[in-house]
Amino acid sequence: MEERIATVVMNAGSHYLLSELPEWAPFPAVLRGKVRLQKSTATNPVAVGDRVKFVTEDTPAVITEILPRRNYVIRKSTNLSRQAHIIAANLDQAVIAVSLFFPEIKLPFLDRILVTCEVYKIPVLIVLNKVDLYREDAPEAVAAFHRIYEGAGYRVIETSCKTGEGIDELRDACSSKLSLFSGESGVGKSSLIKAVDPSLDPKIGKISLAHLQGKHTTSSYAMYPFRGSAPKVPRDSSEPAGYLIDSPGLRGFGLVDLEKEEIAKYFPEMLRVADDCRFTPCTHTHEPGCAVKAALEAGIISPERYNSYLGMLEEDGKFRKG
Ligand SMILES: Nc1nc2c(ncn2[C@@H]2O[C@H](COP(=O)(O)OP(=O)(O)O)[C@@H](O)[C@H]2O)c(=O)[nH]1
Ligand SMILES: [Mg+2]
Ligand SMILES: [Zn+2]
Repeated sequence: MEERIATVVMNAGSHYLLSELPEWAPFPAVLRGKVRLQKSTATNPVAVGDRVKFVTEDTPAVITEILPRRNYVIRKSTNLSRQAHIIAANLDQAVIAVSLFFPEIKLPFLDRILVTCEVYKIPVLIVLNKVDLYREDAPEAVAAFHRIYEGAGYRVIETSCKTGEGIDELRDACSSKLSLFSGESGVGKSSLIKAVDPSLDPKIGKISLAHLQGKHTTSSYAMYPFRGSAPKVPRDSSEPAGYLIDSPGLRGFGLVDLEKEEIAKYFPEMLRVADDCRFTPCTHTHEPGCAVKAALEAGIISPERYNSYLGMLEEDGKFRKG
């Protein structure tokens, strides 16, 4: 029987929707038992963004093979857990949405997501959303945020789904790409996706009850094709301007298994100076001649990022043996 290739555009438990991109015509599929057993370390063998081979004797189609992944991101259910859940695969970028207030930002949480992206070599765009709510009242907090994250080497754009500010810039940054939207619940991921293309219908402002009760830990990750703004993409073009993946979870993605001495490599601003440390390996905490601490004292590395690093070092010691 003829095997064809499609992309997984939605994953809800053991059910999948596939589409032969760039054509957008999702159809249901299940996994052939053999494929199911292959990847034993992950709780889910297939994720949104995966390219798969399938056959269609009947409905649903049957996924027969998962093609090699260019990259992926995972979430572990707890720090102790050996089991990893693959969130999405073959990403061009992660759009990490944050809001300084409502809900108040937790920088260590953001830094963990950023570390995970660095580990998986996924380019990051930080979106500072809901600026309509706090930029006027807290301009110094906004400036500090830019200083910390642009200083670390990340691109930060300001957006408001309410005023539309920054949405064109976000749409441009997502064009011709597969982007995973991630970040804490309530920061506006689904709203941003809808702002980029108002014809899309992600669930806004709703946290499913099933999720709160912790039942559907693999609840649906969905990919959305979006239309570009004219005149970049002609109106009659059937090809989407790009693809966006919304994340349903209450959490972002968790920490991967890292050795203590590895963690600093995934803070780009530390990596840039760590070659000049007197000792190798250097934990950048107490060692004499530490270039990271020198950069911290010189204001080149921000105390906030350094604190997140210390937190990760400490947690690493708490949960795992060296
Ligand atoms: N004022 C304001 N509210 C926003 C903005 N973006 C999202 N919201 C609201 O924040 C709440 C959570 O948004 P949602 O998109 O569901 O967040 P998600 O959990 O990250 O997907 C909703 O009530 C949205 O209407 C924004 O830019 N400004
Ligand atoms: Mg949402
Ligand atoms: Zn050092």
